[in-house]
Amino acid sequence: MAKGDPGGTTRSRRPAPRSKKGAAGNPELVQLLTPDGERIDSATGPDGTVYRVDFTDEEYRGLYRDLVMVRKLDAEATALQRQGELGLWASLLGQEAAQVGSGRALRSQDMAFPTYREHGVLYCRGIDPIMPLGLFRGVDQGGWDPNEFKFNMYTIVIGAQTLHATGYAMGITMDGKIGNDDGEAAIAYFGDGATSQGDVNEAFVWASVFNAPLVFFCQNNQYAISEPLERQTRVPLYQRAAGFGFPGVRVDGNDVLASFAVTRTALDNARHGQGPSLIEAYTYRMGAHTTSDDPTRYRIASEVESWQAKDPITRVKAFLEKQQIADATFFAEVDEQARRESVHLRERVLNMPNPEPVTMFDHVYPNGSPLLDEQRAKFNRYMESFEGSAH
Ligand SMILES: Cc1ncc(C[n+]2csc(CCOP(=O)(O)OP(=O)(O)O)c2C)c(N)n1
Ligand SMILES: [Mg+2]
Repeated sequence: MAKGDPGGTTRSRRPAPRSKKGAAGNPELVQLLTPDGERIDSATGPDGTVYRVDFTDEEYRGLYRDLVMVRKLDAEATALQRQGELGLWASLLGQEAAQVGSGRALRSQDMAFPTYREHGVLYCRGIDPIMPLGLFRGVDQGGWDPNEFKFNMYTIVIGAQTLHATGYAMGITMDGKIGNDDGEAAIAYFGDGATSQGDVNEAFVWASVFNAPLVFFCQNNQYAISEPLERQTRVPLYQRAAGFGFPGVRVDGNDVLASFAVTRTALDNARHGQGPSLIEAYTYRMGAHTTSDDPTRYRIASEVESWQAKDPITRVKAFLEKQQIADATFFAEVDEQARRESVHLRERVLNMPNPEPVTMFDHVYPNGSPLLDEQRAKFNRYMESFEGSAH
């Protein structure tokens, strides 16, 4: 999708589709595009907020391109791990719409705090997709500059980034950078399992009482490794927000349009001083937790099949076809671009140089530290002890 801040307005360009409160059979879910590719003009959230988007045809095609690119690059990374070129990979398969929708809803000044699975958001922030692969190949510690791209480092400690995001968002307020359209906001990504962590609940409390400009974006993909959602909660996750004193909404996380609309509204509310909110993106992890996991041990095939029918990309394609926004030439061109970029990604991964072991001490702190200098010197002496030996 083109750079900039698209799609937040209400220009009506196509025959008015229907409006509804929630999605069919699930009044709790904000949905703007059904699994069959039918557009819903607007949907009303639990607090009465009306959500809608109106993109230009080019913007719709851009969202489709993003979804296809992100899925293809992710599949390539999984293949690279399978061939021994990465140590590990956490696939986003099935969660593309939640990530592209929310990622594209960020305005350029907004700061994102990801987990280890946010490859789609990373892509939307304009970061080279090679960057996380260096981390998972073990040749660097994550190569991007969080300040340049407004995208923090991947965080593997479950839920920890919600506290970092809360502190950052409190800082935005202290710096006086809220209260108008140019105001800043932060967004913290985390999973359904993370909601059971102390860190996340503490972040909810702090963000709430300090009215921090922060959006908590929970991708409920139904599992925390092998633990199903019912082991995390007895109430829908978005309803937890009420107990902390801020709004919560559940969105169809396989619907890129609704994910965009809900995130854009929440971020804009935050930047205007209305405080935090929780978005529960209801989605499904189609693949394994990571390449170290075997999901056939804990879930049944029919469950996976039922979610295949809700595929986030198929429904956008159906919509584009039905509305004649895109034709076969466009779809072929997107596929070809995805193929080319994934080949390019593969070539670059295979050519990543192995770093000198001592470089692991670089970039730990911006200005180093005496303790680190001591450790580096000790490590150098250790490495030198091998010189001239058979090892
Ligand atoms: C503090 C902490 N505890 C345990 C783990 C091991 N661990 C890695 S991923 C994961 C499950 C996370 O599930 P969820 O929050 O739903 O995110 P998902 O992986 O499904 O996106 C766990 C327990 C960890 N990384 N950090
Ligand atoms: Mg999960």
